[in-house]
Amino acid sequence: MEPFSIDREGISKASTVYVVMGNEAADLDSMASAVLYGFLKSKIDPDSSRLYVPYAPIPQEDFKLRTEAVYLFREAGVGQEALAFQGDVDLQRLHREGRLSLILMDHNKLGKEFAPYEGVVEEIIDHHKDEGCYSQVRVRRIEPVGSTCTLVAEEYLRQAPHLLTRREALLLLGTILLDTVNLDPKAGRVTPKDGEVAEQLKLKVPLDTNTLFETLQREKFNVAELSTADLLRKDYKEYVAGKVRYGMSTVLISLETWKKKDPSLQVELEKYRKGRNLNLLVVMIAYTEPKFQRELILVGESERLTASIADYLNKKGTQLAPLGFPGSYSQGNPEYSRKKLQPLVQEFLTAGVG
Ligand SMILES: [Mn+2]
Repeated sequence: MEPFSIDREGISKASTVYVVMGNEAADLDSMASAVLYGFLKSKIDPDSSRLYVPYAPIPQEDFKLRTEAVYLFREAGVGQEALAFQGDVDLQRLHREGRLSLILMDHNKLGKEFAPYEGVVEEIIDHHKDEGCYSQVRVRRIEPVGSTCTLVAEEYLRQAPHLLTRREALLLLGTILLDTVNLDPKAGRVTPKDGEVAEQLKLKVPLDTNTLFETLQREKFNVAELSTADLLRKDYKEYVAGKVRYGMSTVLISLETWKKKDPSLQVELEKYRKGRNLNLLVVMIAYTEPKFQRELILVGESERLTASIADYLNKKGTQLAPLGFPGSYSQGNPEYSRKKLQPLVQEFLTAGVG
């Protein structure tokens, strides 16, 4: 079987390079659909001077943070070389040379950094609300189904069913199951078309779909292979309050588990804070063991800063109680998610109380 891998040498020679672009979040749907649609197009395009390059607009090192994608790609036997990542392709140069075309997968409006290429968007395959951009687009398949992979699977079934081997079908089916919560109507994501396509794909993948779904769901939260720095950047946002720079990470394992996993946790947290030039790093821990719980780690440039923030948050009702680890607290009131906690941190730092 021909492996999915980008013909990097071919980029300089191709008459047109079609960058098959996944969305900025680079979620599983956008990466899987880009890989598979790019492969399909390269197979059915009679003009061999045209090259199709599936592209995820994230650094390659961030791929491993999408643990469900890592799992499903591996299970399907698809390597990371199936995708180009940020910086792998000189889009600017291709565009200057008049050899760039874009196919948007799983989004229908380019992010800001790609604005110069608006004029060369040729196709859109997506399931989000149609923003009505780019009137020149030749193929605009935007349908409110549960997953872009449903639309890609349809293209395979319609145009080249012989290309649908176990590998393609598994990547498509796994993504559709995850996006539609196992085709469960109660979750409100699945459409009749997702169900019909999934039935066709099942014929090619001799697997129990419930098991596949459950495994994918579990893998999404399986962070066993991630280092402390990876855990911290997996779900991370940065903010500024006056002269104070702070970052907030959400991590989905308990402090107890994390300490066991990384004996030098304290050093690593401080390294992360310094590496990002932060005055403060707020780590929000959330896990279910057996009931939903939250913990908080405040890593600040001074103990005074972290202590005064903890005081402030407590006044606001978070019910923080110190745990044994430096700067760490159990959070008695689990309702304070990042959405609620961040404005409080912002408020405190802006007031300059620290
Ligand atoms: Mn999607």
